[in-house]
Amino acid sequence: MSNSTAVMPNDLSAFWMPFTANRQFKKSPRMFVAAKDMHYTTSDGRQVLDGTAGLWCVNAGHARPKIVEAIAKQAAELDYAPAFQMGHPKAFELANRLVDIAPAGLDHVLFTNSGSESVETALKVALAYHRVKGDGARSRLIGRERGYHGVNFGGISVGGIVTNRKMFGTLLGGVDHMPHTHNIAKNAFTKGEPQHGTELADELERIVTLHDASTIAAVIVEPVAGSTGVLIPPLGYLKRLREITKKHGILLIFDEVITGYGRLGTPFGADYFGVTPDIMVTAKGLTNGVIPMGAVLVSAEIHDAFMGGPEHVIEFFHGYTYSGNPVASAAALATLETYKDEGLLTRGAELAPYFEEALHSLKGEPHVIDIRNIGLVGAIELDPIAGQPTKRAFSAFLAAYESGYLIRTTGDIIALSPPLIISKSQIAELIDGIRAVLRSIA
Ligand code: PXG
Repeated sequence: MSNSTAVMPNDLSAFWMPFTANRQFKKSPRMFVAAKDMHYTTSDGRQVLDGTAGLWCVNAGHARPKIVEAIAKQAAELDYAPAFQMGHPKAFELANRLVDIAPAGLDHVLFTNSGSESVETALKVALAYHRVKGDGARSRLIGRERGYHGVNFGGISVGGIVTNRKMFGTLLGGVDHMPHTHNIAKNAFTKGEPQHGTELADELERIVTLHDASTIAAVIVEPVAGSTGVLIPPLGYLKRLREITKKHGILLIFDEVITGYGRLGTPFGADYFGVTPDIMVTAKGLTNGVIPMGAVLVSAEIHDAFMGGPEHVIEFFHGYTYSGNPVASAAALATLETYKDEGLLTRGAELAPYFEEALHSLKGEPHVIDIRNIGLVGAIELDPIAGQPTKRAFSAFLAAYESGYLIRTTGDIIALSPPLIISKSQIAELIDGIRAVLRSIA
């Protein structure tokens, strides 16, 4: 697209953009107008290599034909069906396909429209589960510092990112947090899971001792914390959390919004770490980011606990107008087919060693204080400019965009999570592009 005026709106003021420096953006907008496979096209006609799968969601790459066709066909055939007290075949089919690829033991699916809604759904299932079992005193929720679980009230309450919490009052009561596991002093430049910090899982025991297990409903963690800057769990940490939660009858919720659908080189993070939670929260890659949709998978034990009482009575008072929306379901089914056809749920494992080597070649470049990676996720942590946190990474983001690379930054951390279709030469190109950026910024 060469004529930029044809694709630039003439007034940018009405749209209050999410998680964006609005005034900076509107002074020098960055607009994408098209995308195909690994590349975006900007409004000024440039190609930008997608180093972040959009926002960690376009796992199969952009504008994949099967998904595009499925959406068009479904919209023409059955555009919408009421989500409550009515059904349509594709939502059931999708739930079955998800159970097929999920870790054994996660047998039932609730649909949502986003990661944030999936988190709220999971927390509500956990609370209600204990209650239907007659154990309603279990009402506390435990999250983790630096955790990101979306932006709704439950999610920011269990989440641990101060900027996402501090403006919004007292949040949910009865929430506690485990410490995060990031430790540059001990683990800098680790490839894969760090050696140090497994004992931080035992902090859960301390929290249990403080509140008593009989008051705790669930623990929620991201297997790999994404949004806060790619914090990889220390070796054995998640196994330990599983042991402690099981011992105390506490539900373990994995928020796999980022780690789900092949990001780590396995279908889910649970597979990578060999740890099965009681509830798994997903979204993003479920539909390749094309249509908003999330899915929460739960164990049969949880589901079955709700299935008592008279049959005409609603078992769980929760759901959304668009839960299992037909067009979203069709998009998700076509996405799962694309993943299957191209082996994408495990392709990350083949590429990971190459990605790891390329990424760690940035050690020694200006400002780099840590590099970490797992599957097809990586992070480059930069030394912040004194007194101006986030500025250096934001400069890197802008410089990368100008030179044709989409990266993501959070704090002073560059995060990479390319579509799982990326080629080895595109990995090399992305890393070399970032190398040039690091050498060019202050
Ligand atoms: N849980 C996790 C683990 C996430 O990463 C959500 C929940 C919320 O999903 P929704 O669909 O409501 O946004 C997320 C979302 C980034 C970035 O660059 C990460 C997310 C969203 C946007 C940007 O780090 N994660």
